[in-house]
Parts: sequence; C-alpha cells; structure tokens
Amino acid sequence: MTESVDEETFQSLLNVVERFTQDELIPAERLVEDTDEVPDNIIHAMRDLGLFGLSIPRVYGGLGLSLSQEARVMFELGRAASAFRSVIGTNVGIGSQGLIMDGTDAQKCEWLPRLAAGTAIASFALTEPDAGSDAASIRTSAKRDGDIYIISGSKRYITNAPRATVFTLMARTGPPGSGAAGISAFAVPAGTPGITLGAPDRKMGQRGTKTCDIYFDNVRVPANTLIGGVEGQGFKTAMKVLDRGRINIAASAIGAARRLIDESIAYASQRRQFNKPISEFQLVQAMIADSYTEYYAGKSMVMDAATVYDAQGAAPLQAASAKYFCTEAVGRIADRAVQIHGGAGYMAEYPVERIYRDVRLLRIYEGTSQIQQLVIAKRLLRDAAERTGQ
Ligand code: COS
Repeated sequence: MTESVDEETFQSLLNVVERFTQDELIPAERLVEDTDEVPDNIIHAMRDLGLFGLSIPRVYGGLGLSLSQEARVMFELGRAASAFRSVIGTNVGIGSQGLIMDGTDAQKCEWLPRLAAGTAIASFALTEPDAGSDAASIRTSAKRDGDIYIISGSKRYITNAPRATVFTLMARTGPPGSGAAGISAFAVPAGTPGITLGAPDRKMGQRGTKTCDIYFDNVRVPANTLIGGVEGQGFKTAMKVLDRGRINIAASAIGAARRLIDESIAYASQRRQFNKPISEFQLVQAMIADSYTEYYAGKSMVMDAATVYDAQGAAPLQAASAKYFCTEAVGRIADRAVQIHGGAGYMAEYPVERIYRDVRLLRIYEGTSQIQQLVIAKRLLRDAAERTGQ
C-alpha cells in the first residue's frame, strides 16, 4: 500500500486546489500564453499550497498523497493550461520518483525535502537526440574513475531543464551496446561544471512550459550520486517512474477533457444560429455526448489504474492503457470542442484553440501511443504464455 492522507484532510486540499485553479490559474492563462512564462506569484502560491510535494512522503516534508489522490488533484489542475502543471510536474512525478523508489536514504534526505518545498526542481533526463522510444539505446556515458563518475553526452527535450536544480539522469555505465542492463541512474546537481543548456525549445503549444537540451562535457560527479548505489538498475528505475507518470498524464488529460466539455457547453448554450442556441441542435448534442462519454470512461480508467497502483505498488498494464486511451480521447474531445465553436474555435481568443494545441503533446511524451500499445500487447502476450507454459 502506498501512503495516503485521510479523506477529510484530502477533501479540504482538493477544495483549495479547485478554487486555486478557478480563481488564480484559469484567469492567468492568457498572460502565460502571451509571455511564455508562469508568473512568479503563482509559483509562490503553488509552493505555499504544498503542490510541489504532493507525492513526496510526509517524512521528507511532502503531502504524502496516494496516487489515487494525486490523480484527483490532477483532474482539477488539468483544467487549467498545461504550463501550471508542468511547474510542479517533475517534482511530483518523473523528476523525484526515481529517488523515492530507488534512492539511498542519504540521497532521499539530500533532495526530497527541498523538492517537496519547491525550493529545488528535479528534471528527468532520459531522452537523447538518437534515443526516444528506444530508451535502452541511450549513449550518454558515465565512466567510473575512483570515487567519481565522468559523464559525457547530451539529452533532448528535457522538461524543466531550464529550471532544474537536479537532474535524474540516465547514463550508460556499461559498454556501448550493453542495452538496458548497462544503464544507471544518477542524481546530478544541475550546477555541476561541464553542464550546459541548449536554447529554449520553440513548441507547437504548452507555452510557459520549459524544455531544452542538456549537454554534459566530462562532468565529474561523486560516486554517491549513483541512485541506489548500484550500477545497471537505471533502465528499470526509468521504466517504473514512467509507469507511474503515465497515470498522472492520463489524469491531466482528463482534467483538460473536462475543461473542453465545459467550454463547449458554455459556448453552445449562448451561440445562436437559426434563431436558437446551437446547443438545441442534436448534431451538436451528439458531439457533447461523445466527449462526455469518453471523458467518463477515461476518468474511470485513471481511478482504477491508480487504485491498482496504490494496492500493488505497480500497474504497468493499467497505466499504459489509461495513458493510451485518455490522451487519444482528449485529442478527439479537443477536436470536437473546436468544431462546436465553429470559426471561433480557430481563434486564439477562445481557450479551446490553445487547449487543442496543448493536449497534442500528451500523446507523445512519457511514451507515445504506439509505445503504450506495445507495452499493453507485450504484457498480455507474456502473461498468456506464462499461463500456458509456452
Ligand atoms: N518496470 C520495471 N522493469 C521493467 C519495466 C517496467 N515497466 N519495463 C521493462 N523493464 C525491465 C525488463 O524486465 C527488463 O529487465 P530484465 O532484462 O532483467 O528482464 C529490462 O527492463 C528491459 O526490458 P525490455 O527488454 O522490455 O525493454 P525494451 O528495450 O524492449 O523497451 C519499451 C521497452 C519500448 C517499453 C521502453 O523502451 C519504453 O518505455 N520506451 C519509451 C520511453 C519513453 O517513454 N520515453 C519518454 C521519455 S520521458 S518524457
């Protein structure tokens, strides 16, 4: 069983997050879109609310939510622009979880209290220019030299790299071509000499999120930065982190889906054509109904996947299925929302235009839809083979 907070305390937190999303985040969306920055006062408010530490155990100063509770928070935060979630996203998910799952006590004590407080930012560095879906082919190397490692290579499209205090870095400690077994995970302080950042990425959407390349040029780090102190475990750490992260992404997709449906209903109710609100036309109603049905199916999947995760500490099949379904569904829901808005839906003054672009990334990062399909099929086929002894 994962840690959780009692339902009453959790409900108060959820109410606060709901009000914060409605009163602070949604009104700031236009500013984020125009400036490509999340305002400092919002980042401070997120710290004060404890949002950076949602998933970090209480013993390290976090809120210690279960994944089911974290998902319910994401349903709310996901209603607002992706940039807000991204500020806390790597501390809650892929940046911190490698340390939480596999770090030594000393590594947890060093990083988790600051990550929970939001005074340090963790960023997950796996993807490389030539290693995306094929994560086991990474080439960034970490060579042991006495009591240090020397790291060389580069990472690509790394979320929150420009804000990072520490990188959860996957690098090859085994020989070239050693595959998954030759990969180790490190907690590398971002200020270490030899680390430089690329120019900020210019993206289709998700303005206000910060991504860029990272270059490691003979970066010397103490051997105690090796997560868990054991070489060759980094690929498994990364996969476990991604399994969990995929449920969080699916929950965010559901938050965005809810927002798109709400925007569609509001617009359809006030927009009049043929002398009546377009919400009275059955073809518009059909689009709203299809979107709600997919939203509801996806939300149920997220809650089930998170419940399995909380009970068993892993839910790779459910996580991949929920991520696959919810992120594809929100793409369809965004498309219908634009359609319901007609010409207005193509205009930047309506939120659905931005959300349509923002949610496109959900089908790609933390494993494309096609990778989720592979994970799902591989697990089912392997389980079947084990049952039949083939
Ligand atoms: N949890 C724990 N261990 C896992 C695991 C998981 N979910 N998935 C794989 N492993 C282990 C395997 O058990 C295997 O260990 P053993 O050799 O000891 O049995 C090892 O890792 C290698 O597994 P496998 O051979 O299945 O790895 P593949 O190279 O075939 O890769 C995929 C599998 C494609 C699923 C993986 O590379 C992947 O998820 N790619 C997408 C990466 C991604 O999401 N990138 C986004 C970057 S972050 S924004």
